[in-house]
Amino acid sequence: MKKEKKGSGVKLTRYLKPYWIFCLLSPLLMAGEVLIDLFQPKLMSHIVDESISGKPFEEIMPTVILTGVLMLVLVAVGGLCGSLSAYTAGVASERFGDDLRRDGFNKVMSLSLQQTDKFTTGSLVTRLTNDIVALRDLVMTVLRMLIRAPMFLIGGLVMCLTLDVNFGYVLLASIPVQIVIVVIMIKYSHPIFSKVQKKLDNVNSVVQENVSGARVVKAYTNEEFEIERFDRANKDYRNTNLSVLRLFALVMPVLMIVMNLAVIAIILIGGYRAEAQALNVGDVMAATQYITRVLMAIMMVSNIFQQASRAQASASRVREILECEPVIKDGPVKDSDEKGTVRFENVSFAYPESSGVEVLSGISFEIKRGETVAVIGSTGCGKTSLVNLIPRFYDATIGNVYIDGVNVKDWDTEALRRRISFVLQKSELFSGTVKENIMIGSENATDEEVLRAAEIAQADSFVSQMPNKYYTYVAEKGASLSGGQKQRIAIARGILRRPEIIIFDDSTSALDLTTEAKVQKGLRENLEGTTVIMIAQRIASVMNADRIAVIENGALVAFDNHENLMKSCDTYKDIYASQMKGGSGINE
Ligand code: M5T
Ligand code: MG
Repeated sequence: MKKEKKGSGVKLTRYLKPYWIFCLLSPLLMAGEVLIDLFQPKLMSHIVDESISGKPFEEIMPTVILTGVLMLVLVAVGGLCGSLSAYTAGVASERFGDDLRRDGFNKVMSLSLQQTDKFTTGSLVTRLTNDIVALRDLVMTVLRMLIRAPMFLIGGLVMCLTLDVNFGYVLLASIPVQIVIVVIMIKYSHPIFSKVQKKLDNVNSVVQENVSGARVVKAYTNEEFEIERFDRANKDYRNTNLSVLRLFALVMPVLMIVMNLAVIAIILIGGYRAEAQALNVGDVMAATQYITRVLMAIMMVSNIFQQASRAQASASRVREILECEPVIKDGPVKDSDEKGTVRFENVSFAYPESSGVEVLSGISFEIKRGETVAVIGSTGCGKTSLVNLIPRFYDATIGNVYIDGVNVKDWDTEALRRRISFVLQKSELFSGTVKENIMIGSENATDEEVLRAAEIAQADSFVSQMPNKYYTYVAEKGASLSGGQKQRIAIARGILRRPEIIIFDDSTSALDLTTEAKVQKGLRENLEGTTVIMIAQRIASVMNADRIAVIENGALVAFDNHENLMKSCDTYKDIYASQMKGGSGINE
């Protein structure tokens, strides 16, 4: 039964271990319920036989009442067992699902960017929700049915045969038919189930992409296309699901017919035997009940298999997440005496999915503590890729990156990233208040510190104008703010952390030159001792830096201050000239 959960790597059954007591209690209680249930037809037949025995009413009354009361008590006890069994199975399966979801989520959080990209967001969501629900349901079914089905099957068989061995013919004829039907059903439905989850991935992906990209879709009035795309994914999912349902719709009545035919056969044989005085009428009644239970048990088994094959697809999808080893592994180093230094040693880099096309090649440089270094270069030349290597979002393909004198591969990732603030090129805000957004990564900051960081980032000027100031709610992804406002909140977030190294990836691109100049002045005055790495497209944004790295086609072509670059670096001179000509408002 649990075969689908075995295999290499993570065993999902280990998630049941902490709840073993519930996993034990549930089937035991279920066994109690089934035993009582198996006993009921016997008692019933007793009452029937007494009633039609022709004995005087007064004589049969006490037996009938006594048996009736006994039946009632048993029903109550059986019911209690059943409820407790359902409850304990519920506890075990819910907690199993809960733990699995938590571990799955933690794993997703620990994965490297290249890994989450590969899974796709839609698929990760389906795996952590639907797939885990399918597994939880299987646990529930297994705990409740795994004992019920065989007990019904064997108990029913034994009871039936002890009533009259002639009923064996009926069993012999109906059970194999039932089994063959069930096996055929399992064989056909199994491959469909793994398809179902993949189709659901597609539906989720379309929803996810469209919700997060709603503005683009609307701007380009692309709704019709997207709705069609969704319809296709949706229909695909529906049709796959329907093909399973069709199969069941076809098979279930056949199983019912077999069962009813068996009941008729029992009545015929039983009637014949009763007439021959070999059997009581009550026993015939009981026999019909037992054969129903036997055949029901086979249907139950088919149900378990059906759920198991659905869950098998889910299990491997969930395991794929749990077994995924983060590509970026923690090193042992948690601290270093050196602070705020960056060193690249002959670094080349290719994105993992790009089959080796280098976006950075042979880069070496050193940044001292407290230096302000600007990075400039045409779009797509590799600036973001370069700074991505500093907090180890990716690893260099060749060469090494050292932060505070320690190779990033030897750093404990968390300790490394705590030393660095990274203001991303696309400012990411979360739903929550302005204050909460600034405080991401600095949970213990005081109100004054938040205010100070916002002032340096030139965010206070607009935040204090908002109706609820720092408690103003920011919509999902910062949709309620302007591009420049978002950038300034993101900058404030970076500053608040008081990092050793702060990276601004084109983070002032949406600010006008005056505001940008104010931000830069604020940084210079307040972040003394902090190493600043600032990517920018505008010469005006970079010329005041201590040194400027000029990148061209993934190579570092010059690394010096503005004056020297104006004398020696043609690329830099070209950028300068083009921006002067373009009238981008540069005033030295
Ligand atoms: C440099 C490629 C990109 C470009 C080159 C982020 C990313 C980039 N690339 C990938 O193949 N996969 C990725 O995930 O790498 O890109 P960059 O470093 O982002 O360039 P930039 O920051 O200098 O550009 P910009 O436009 O931000 O100024 O060929 O295709
Ligand atoms: Mg970039």
